[in-house]
Amino acid sequence: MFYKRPRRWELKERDATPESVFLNRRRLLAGAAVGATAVGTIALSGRLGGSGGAKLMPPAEAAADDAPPDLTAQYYPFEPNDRFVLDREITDEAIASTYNNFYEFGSHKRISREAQALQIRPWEIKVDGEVEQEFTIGIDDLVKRMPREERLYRFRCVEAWSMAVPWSGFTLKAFVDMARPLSSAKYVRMETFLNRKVASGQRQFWYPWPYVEGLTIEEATHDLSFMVTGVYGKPLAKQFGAPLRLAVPWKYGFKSIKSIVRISFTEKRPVSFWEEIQPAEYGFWANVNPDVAHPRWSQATEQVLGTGERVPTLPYNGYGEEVAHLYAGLEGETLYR
Ligand SMILES: Nc1nc2c(c(=O)[nH]1)N[C@H]1C(S)=C(S)[C@@H](COP(=O)(O)O)O[C@H]1N2
Ligand SMILES: [Mo]
Repeated sequence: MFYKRPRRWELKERDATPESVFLNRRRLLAGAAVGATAVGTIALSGRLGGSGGAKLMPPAEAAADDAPPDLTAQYYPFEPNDRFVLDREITDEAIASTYNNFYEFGSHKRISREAQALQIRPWEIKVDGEVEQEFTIGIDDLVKRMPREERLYRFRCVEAWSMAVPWSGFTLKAFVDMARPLSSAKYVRMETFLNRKVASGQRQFWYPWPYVEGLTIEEATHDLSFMVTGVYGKPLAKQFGAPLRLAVPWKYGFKSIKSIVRISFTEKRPVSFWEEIQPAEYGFWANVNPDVAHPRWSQATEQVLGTGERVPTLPYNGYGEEVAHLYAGLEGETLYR
């Protein structure tokens, strides 16, 4: 049975706050803050006797509140791509957004509150390595330029839980095409932000920050590799890895790196965060396979978040028809962890 599209989450959201109203309110607030600062500056400079006024800076809190608005909000919800249908219910938004892995904010599932400290505007992504020309692009500019769509994907964490989510974004292939890699580019390496002030987990020095992940160029340009900017019909909540994360649905969840700031094209295979920490348990390929157990638990079944159900795990998380050919001839590699 295929998922029928009630899209209740969108209706709820739109009724509560139409994005245009939200944006206008943000602009109003930004305008008011600037006005107040200007008035304060004038008054103070008057007291200081004129010329000192120009040096006065707004307080730090005001600067944080003045973070530029999300100029992509107007594009949501993205057009659903009806090729992607699921055999199960979409995971409840309240559950998916309060049960997260994001070690930058703690090594447990309840990081959603702490993650709100992450500032996601301005946000730039640096593109470097084996490309015709290195460049940096802002997230709003990127989302504007990319072919936007919504896809329903399964998601399988290596810890044997799973969910089904409506991701908004664009194919990684579209991004790679824009980046114009050289023929020497064999891998795509991605990196998460590094900010120890905001992310308490990054003060734990025994982890090899920043978080790094990678794909072969063949995997990265496969149609299923998806750059995610939103979920549940609106921009990503911070705990999901805003403003830009990856979704590679046939691999264990740790490959789907969050809050990306750098994308490099490389000749050498990158070493990922978890591979660096524990290579016996987590490797480069990490393709979902129910027949290959994790050293400490079985991968045969998975707990479906929000349902209380445990169901069989599928090879390549159900995407084998599309992706198995990518691994022909690689049988000697450790493909399944
Ligand atoms: N930067 C970063 N990306 C990350 C992680 C992380 O800790 N840091 N955890 C990974 C793991 S193990 C999983 S299961 C998913 C969780 O995504 P979700 O919280 O959106 O469900 O993010 C992946 N991406
Ligand atoms: Mo995971």
